[in-house]
Amino acid sequence: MKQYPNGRHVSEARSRIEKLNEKISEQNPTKKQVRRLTQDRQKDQKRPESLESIRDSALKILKIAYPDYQEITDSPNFNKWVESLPAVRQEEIRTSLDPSFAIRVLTEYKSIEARRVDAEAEALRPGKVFKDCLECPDMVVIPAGTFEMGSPSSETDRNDNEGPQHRVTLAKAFALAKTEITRGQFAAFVKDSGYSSGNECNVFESGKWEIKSGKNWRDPGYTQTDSHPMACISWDDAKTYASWLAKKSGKPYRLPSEAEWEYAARAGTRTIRYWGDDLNKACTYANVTDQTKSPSGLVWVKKHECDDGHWFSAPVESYRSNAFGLYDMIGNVWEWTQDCWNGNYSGAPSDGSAWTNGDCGQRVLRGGSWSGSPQVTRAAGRDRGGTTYRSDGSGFRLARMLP
Ligand SMILES: [Ca+2]
Ligand SMILES: [Ca+2]
Repeated sequence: MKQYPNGRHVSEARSRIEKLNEKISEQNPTKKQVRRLTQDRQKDQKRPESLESIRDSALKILKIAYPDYQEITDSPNFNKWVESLPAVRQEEIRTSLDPSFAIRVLTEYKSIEARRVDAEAEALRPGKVFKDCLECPDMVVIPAGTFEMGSPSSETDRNDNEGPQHRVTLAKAFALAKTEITRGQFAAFVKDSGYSSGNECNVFESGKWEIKSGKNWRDPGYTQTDSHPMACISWDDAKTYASWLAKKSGKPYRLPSEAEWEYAARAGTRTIRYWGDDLNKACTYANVTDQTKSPSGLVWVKKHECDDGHWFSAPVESYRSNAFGLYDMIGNVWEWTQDCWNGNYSGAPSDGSAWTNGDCGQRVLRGGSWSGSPQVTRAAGRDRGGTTYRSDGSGFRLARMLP
């Protein structure tokens, strides 16, 4: 009646409820009596005014007042809610013959269910940031959607491995870390697990790339704080970290697929970079090769003509985010993805899942780093590395599915 206050059956329903209430009130059955009457009814099916017939009449009236009464009370969510109540209340709900009581129960349930649906929608609201545990990264809800993965053949600095462009649909919202995993977050993992991520890394410390021993995530050859992104981290290290965090939090943390990564980096844009096609805007959004000089006075040969203030990596979130609220998707450190390396997109998955065929000894890196020239700092830019390869410009961020 609340739902259809002006419905043509309302006055009839109201009068029948009143009469029925009087009838039930006259009988005033206690729970014990209800049970006994039910047993009696089973013995004597011819009983003229059986509980079953009262229940049927009540149900008919309820169905007039609430056309969706049966549908709701048969639903798994309603039954789950009833089962969550104290046993006495459950029995009351299941045995009551009072339509007004049933309506009160239904009203209470509808309000609780509406709150639950709202909370579920809020948990999946695009852009919502959440954190599953103390050690966990801030995660951003990325909406479901479709995009063109890869670059068109007309794109400046394009590599053939970015084609063919193909449509990818991510059917469900998912979560991606707001920033690259930081040194502080990785340190918590190492402290808890005793994990060793080796003592050798490809570093630019001396002004040229060289694999040096004694270099690792604690010392990648440049100064870091706990807010700097992890570097000198292999794909194997990143996977081990993700497994540890999944266990710690009870949530399914993992590396993003390459498709998820590019979809999230583009954030609805189709331009070369998520801030547009203008190279000189790079320094507002990313730490890339720029006019900044190295500590020893070196300058980048292939660079963006702006000043981002950092030669090596910068603390995460130092620049503007993309439209999804993600930071440093381009630049700062390269990010490992789940996918095996494939030299082009022929046969690539179209559902956003990771590509688990191909050269699985090498995995895909995305986004470029602080040493990224304009050629690689593009949403479609790709690179690869062996699963044990560590570089002072390679880190990662994590993804996880949502319920
Ligand atoms: Ca820079
Ligand atoms: Ca990055």
